[in-house]
Amino acid sequence: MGTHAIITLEQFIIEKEKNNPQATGSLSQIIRDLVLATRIINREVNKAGLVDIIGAIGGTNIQGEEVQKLDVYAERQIIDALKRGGETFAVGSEESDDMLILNPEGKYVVMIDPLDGSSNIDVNVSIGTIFSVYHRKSEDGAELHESDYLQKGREQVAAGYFLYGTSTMLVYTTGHGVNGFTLDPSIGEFLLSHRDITYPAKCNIYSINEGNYRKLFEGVKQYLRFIKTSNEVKKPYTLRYVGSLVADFHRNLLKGGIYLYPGTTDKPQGKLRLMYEGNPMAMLAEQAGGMATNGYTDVLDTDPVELHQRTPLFLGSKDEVTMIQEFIKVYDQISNLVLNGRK
Ligand code: AHM
Ligand code: MG
Repeated sequence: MGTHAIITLEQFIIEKEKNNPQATGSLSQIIRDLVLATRIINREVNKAGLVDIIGAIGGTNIQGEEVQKLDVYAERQIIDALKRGGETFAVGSEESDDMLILNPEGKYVVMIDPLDGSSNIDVNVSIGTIFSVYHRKSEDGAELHESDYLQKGREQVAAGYFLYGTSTMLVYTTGHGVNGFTLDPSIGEFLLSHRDITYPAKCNIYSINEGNYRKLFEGVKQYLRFIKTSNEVKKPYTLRYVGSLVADFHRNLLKGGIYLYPGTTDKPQGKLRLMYEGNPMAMLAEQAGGMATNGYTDVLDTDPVELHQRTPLFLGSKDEVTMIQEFIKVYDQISNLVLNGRK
């Protein structure tokens, strides 16, 4: 038996509040709301493989009731929990076109990707829920204004994810480091399992859908060629790609790695969404001593112009992210020189 004291998420939240005299408890309430919702989502995710027996998702179940698609179900659970909690003014979701007002007096705006890695649901591979929290900018009781939800990632007051993996985990930050909690199913509590997570000094893993290789821009291609073929790289990198951002990010955070979803020639802004995926993961990366870039600037400094906008994303260990940024810069310069030479 280990001798470490067990700390529940609830105890951890109370302890943090005690250390911060300005805390009103309203941000903690949002974390509690999300935990409540995701415990329900977790239960359904665990049953996803049983759909053939108890009814197909998106169809009707054995009792003749409509069975919602899991991502829609997850979104509903989170929105309901945030509404009941009362602290959230408005919520934006990857699954919904527009912002939804929950409580006109609420102080916070919450962004969610209710179930990320949706292509992995049917094949029993890890998926996740991503969230981020901002202060509202408008006065209490005022109407929703663009400045409430089109905020830079830098303005986030909290961000995190739930990972539905071999264990269910919550990893989050409120701007004072990153902590990880693992759900103990036997008591139904999240227990502090990873205190003050930081990236290991060494980065040895890269995660990218390399099948897109021919559609990548030159800087990223050259980076990939470098890490795979250069003699300067003493120990070969390991390629790991699950196709769920949460799972790929989580592994790289604990083991030291970089996650790449670059722009491609047909989709220059890539696939991932700035508000629901890029910003929260960027805040976590930075809080863990890592970094996130779109190839040119820090993801957290991007001025959003649209709720659902996409961003190229390179995120993980700081030195590695800096290196890829250098590759992109150099090969942009070379192609500009070539273009100018042709003029
Ligand atoms: P989703 O929001 O539809 O689930 O898509 C996001 C997911 C990420 O979790 C993952 O990293 C990426 O898409 C994988 O994309 P691809 O299949 O193009 O490699
Ligand atoms: Mg997603």
